[in-house]
Amino acid sequence: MQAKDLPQDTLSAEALQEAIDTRWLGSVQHYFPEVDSTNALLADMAERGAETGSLVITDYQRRGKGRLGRRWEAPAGSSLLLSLLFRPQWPARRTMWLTMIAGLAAVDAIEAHSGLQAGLKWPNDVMLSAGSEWRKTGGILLESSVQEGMLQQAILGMGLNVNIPSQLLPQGAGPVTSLLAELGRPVSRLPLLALLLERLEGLYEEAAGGKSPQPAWNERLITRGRAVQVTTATETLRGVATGADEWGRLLLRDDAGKVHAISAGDVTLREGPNSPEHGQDG
Ligand code: BT5
Repeated sequence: MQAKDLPQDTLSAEALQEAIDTRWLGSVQHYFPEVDSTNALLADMAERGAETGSLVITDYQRRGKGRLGRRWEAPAGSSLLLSLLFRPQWPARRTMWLTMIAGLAAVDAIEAHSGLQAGLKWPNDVMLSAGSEWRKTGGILLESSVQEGMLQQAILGMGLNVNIPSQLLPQGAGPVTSLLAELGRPVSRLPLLALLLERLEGLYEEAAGGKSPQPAWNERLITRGRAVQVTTATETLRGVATGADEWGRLLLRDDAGKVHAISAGDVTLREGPNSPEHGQDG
């Protein structure tokens, strides 16, 4: 079955307006059947004064962006592909809090909507448990601007693989999946989106009030306490991921016992079915 054949799954301005029940986050919606990138489009709209909380959502991205110039691929009509505009005025070192609350909202919404078990992989991956291994089902891309030490604007992009059939799943560095592939049936996107926005609005307000998302996020990190390899722009480190600090940096105790706080990089599990030793790069 094609996702677009599900009547309740059709995205349109009217259907979105009806499904979304938040107070401000996503209450202004801009739906496009196709765009280059929702993040790029919302950045343009922000420059022209788009309202804080604006949502840009599409059925297909021609040039979906991942981190570091990577691509985000998803067949038309199969996924949630969206961006949200924030103007936080938070101290810049809290920037990662936005990625953290987005991840928390995504795992909560997925679990409530599908019954599947979800988790987070530092720094920005949304994962689904598939028996003995974790598979990537979503990614978060935060693009922010800072002035005088304050976070002025942030565009929070999210891609969630909802109804991508197994044979159309894009290639990832590690195992990739979708809600459909794990459940064996399609899932309607609109109620999932509504849950996601509702949860994220609440988490944002808590964070804006100074409540750190770190304890909840640490609970959800699938790498916590696991042997990992971390590749940063300058080096590759091996050790045990002991958790993340207040600012979302990964804490890695290396094999010599030294603790590193890492702000950006890619993590590979060294043990278990997702490890390179088992032929996969998670
Ligand atoms: C991410 O980057 O995971 C962030 C992805 C954010 C995408 C959203 S969609 C809406 C919004 N608008 C945009 O233009 N982007 C955001 P990163 O950690 O760099 O992972 C990218 C890598 O994931 C790619 O190089 C592939 O290996 C893999 N990948 C690509 N498409 C995927 C998919 N649909 N599911 C799982 N993995 C994928």
